[in-house]
Amino acid sequence: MGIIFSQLFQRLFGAKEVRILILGLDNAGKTTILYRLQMDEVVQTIPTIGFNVETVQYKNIKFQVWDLGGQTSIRPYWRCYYPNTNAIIYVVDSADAERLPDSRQELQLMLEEEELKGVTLLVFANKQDLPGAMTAAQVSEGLGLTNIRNRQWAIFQTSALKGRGIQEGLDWLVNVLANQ
Ligand SMILES: Nc1nc2c(ncn2[C@@H]2O[C@H](COP(=O)(O)OP(=O)(O)OP(=O)(O)O)[C@@H](O)[C@H]2O)c(=O)[nH]1
Ligand SMILES: [Mg+2]
Repeated sequence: MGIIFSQLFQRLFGAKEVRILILGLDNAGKTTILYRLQMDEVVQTIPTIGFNVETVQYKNIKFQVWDLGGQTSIRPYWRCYYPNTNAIIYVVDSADAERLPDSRQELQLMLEEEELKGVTLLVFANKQDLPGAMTAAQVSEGLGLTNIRNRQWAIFQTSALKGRGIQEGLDWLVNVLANQ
């Protein structure tokens, strides 16, 4: 079974790289997730000014993962990275209920972009290890995910710190991309 799947992925993607953007408000945990994906380790991060980009090999797929800074002043530059994107990982700090409306606004703006039309959306309700973290259902409601009709999307509860939920999310993404 595993071999058949890896052959399928190899055939579908070959040496082609899948381009993924990690977006979300500042402090959501994007850079922590990038390095969790790449090295399965927690790295000490500083706020990202600009971007980090890494190639991540996962189940025979080469992901080129772009992690963009989320501070207000940097968000207008996100759109420079939209062309040729295959999927977006949108990260939310689930313990920051106060800024969930801001996060919703940024997400909805992004989803309206022509260049991201139909692009698959994977949402991480991150920081589940923190007390009072909102559930995936609450984050989903706050972001307005259930209104999305024109693309495949899913939300997963994650803790980048503890390494929980990220692999499940990626597995979902790999399956969606393989069937496109
Ligand atoms: N408790 C907890 N803290 C986390 C988690 N993920 C990230 N953090 C912490 O949250 C802070 C911000 O993480 P970053 O990964 O730098 O956030 P970012 O989204 O890249 O922020 P910008 O680069 O400013 O856009 C850091 O102190 C991380 O250690 C998590 O799952 N749980
Ligand atoms: Mg960062």
